[in-house]
Amino acid sequence: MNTTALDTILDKAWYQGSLTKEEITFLLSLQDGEDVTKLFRTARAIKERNFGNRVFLYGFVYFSTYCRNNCSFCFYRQSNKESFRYRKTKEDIIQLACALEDAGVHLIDLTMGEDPLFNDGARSEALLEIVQAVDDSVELPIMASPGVLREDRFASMHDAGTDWFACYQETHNRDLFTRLRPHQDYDLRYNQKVWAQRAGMLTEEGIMIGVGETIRDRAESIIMMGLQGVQQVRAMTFVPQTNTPMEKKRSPPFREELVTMAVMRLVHQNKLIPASLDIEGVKGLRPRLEAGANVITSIIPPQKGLAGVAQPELDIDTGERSPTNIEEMLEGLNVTIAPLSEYRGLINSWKRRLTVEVLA
Ligand code: SAM
Ligand code: MD0
Ligand code: SF4
Repeated sequence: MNTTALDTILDKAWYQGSLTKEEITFLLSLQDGEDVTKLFRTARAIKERNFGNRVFLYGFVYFSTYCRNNCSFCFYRQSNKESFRYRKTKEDIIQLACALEDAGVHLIDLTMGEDPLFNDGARSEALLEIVQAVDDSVELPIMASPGVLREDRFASMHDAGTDWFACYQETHNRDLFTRLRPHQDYDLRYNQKVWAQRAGMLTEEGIMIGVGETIRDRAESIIMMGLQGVQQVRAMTFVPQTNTPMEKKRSPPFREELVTMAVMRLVHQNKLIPASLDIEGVKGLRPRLEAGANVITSIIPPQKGLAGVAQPELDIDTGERSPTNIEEMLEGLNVTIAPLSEYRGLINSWKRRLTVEVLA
């Protein structure tokens, strides 16, 4: 059999060689079915070498859909007067977090729009109080996804119990960033991850696929994610939302997200990579796990009035995104749910390393 350029790059990745930007771009450009299958096979093998066939489950609590920003892609942008919004009370949030814990997730992701009522003026402590209250009520690690915070908030976010800080750049192309997130500061958003790490938190970076980025932009982001020292990296396909400036833009084929995810696995072999239920719903799980993802995110309990982000309603009230349904689905997918102790061990080892790196 002839050894192709693709085989050589996949071999290099398998033996943990670091891929050049050209090689990453080459992989991201793969279209041919046979080639893409080979890429996924290698991504899956690398995932299994690092994590076995075990996955982690993240419960998603989008507790306020109010937002002061106007991201062009987002259903919950401030100017969308037709988006139904809600703000959950502290008691509701605690109850939701406890229900997710009982159902067996490994982490609670507390997400909000940039809602001034949780983070500003007289209410500047409200977000911290929510994190603290959830931390007091569940034994699980906590991720916060509150958008942009002031630098002086990070130490208290850590002390209140935040283990992970998620804030996605969406792209590392500054011009595109400005089109996607008008009137938002690229460096301020980038620094969220720097400040979170300094305060002792693990961090997640992410990009969107199909928002006008080039293949080289995607490659650049994958490289930047390494330099940023984050522990979790994601790619999510853009899903058009009604009443937004990007409502007429179509999603690219999901294959592009899967290929990006697989290349992320080759480059970031020991990081966590989510398969989000928020893009294609539950039917998107298998292809994402087969492309190298090892975390299932956006698990949402049904009938609690909670929304997703890219798919505000898909599969939520039918219970298909509920923890029990996900568990049943996994039985057919040849993956098992990792014990909580394994997840804790992993994040504790990263946190110890973070301390050494920040102090160095
Ligand atoms: N408001 C916070 C923020 O912007 O960081 C946290 C929640 S925000 C809604 C979480 C992420 O969802 C965004 O960073 C973006 O990557 C993703 N997202 C939002 N709308 C989307 C869409 N229409 N399609 C795909 N992903 C989307
Ligand atoms: C997800 N909808 O995991 C969620 C969200 C925020 N940290 C995560 C984008 O898909
Ligand atoms: Fe607000 Fe986040 Fe939506 Fe942007 S992506 S409008 S910051 S909720």
